[in-house]
Amino acid sequence: MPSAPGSEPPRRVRVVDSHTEGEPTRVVIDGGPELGPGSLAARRERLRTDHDRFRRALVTEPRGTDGMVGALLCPPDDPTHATGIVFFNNVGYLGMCGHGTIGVVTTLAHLGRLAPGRATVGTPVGAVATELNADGSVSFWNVPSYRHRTGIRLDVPGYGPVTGDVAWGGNWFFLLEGAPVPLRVSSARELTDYCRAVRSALVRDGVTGADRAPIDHVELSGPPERSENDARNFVLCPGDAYDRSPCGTGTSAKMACLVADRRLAPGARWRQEGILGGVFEGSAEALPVGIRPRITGSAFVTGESTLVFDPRDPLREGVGGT
Ligand code: PYC
Repeated sequence: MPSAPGSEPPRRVRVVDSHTEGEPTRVVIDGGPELGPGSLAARRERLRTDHDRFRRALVTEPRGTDGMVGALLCPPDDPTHATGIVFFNNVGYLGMCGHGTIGVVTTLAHLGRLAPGRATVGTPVGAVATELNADGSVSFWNVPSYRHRTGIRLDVPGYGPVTGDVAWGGNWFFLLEGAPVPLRVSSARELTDYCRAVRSALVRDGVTGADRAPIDHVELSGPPERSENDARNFVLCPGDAYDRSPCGTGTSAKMACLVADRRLAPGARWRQEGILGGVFEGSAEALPVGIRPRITGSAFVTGESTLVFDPRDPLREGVGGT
């Protein structure tokens, strides 16, 4: 099996697993690589160039799953922060991760490392204030989020013309209203194929985020199934796994578009239903450019384990993903 660049995964890694509205987060507690000093963006690059095999081994099969997001805790780059976090998945690295932030805070509380109340965490794309609420739910105030382009028309082979927006919510999103099939988990295969075709059309037409950043998430919106919610979404992540949760960065990007269109007033409640029916409750504070999203959701710890990487195991570096 050809190996990805970087040092061998360590022999044993201690992790805590959780899910946030169905979307898994694996927090590395012990045995992860040392990323040294510098900004979290610089440390994410060090993880990418020097330890990419660790990332893949940790979240892909047989120890992980395609939909899993890993969170490597690092010493913060600001002494007032509780921790630094680098998020990664089956194919690479994320800027921010909303469901993962809820998972990390829940995990730190589970370990007795965080008490109810406020704590700020650092990510490669900025600081994120969090609050562990008395009922165990977690709120976070995401990085500033904004709509970058609107009314982008794409001709999607096999589907025809579509029009959508490009927005930043800690990752880059292309957002579309509507879908060829209902937003139900039983249609996940068709929805995935459609989002992949949209993403290919974005690449073909050179549509990017700011500074030519690739748009690696596609978000579809439709009516909610439950009347107390405002909308339902389906989000395809970079490695072609779909987000089981309502996607924290996707909900941020969506609220940025709604505020820009005056369809959501600053401070008003937005209940975002995910593809499994789980909900993130959000609101937006207006900023000179874009919004500061506040999102609340819940995570549950599902396991505490030590992953073992036997040097004789031909699959110790994982399979699937890249
Ligand atoms: O919740 O922001 C999120 C997220 C991004 C990718 C998977 N989940």
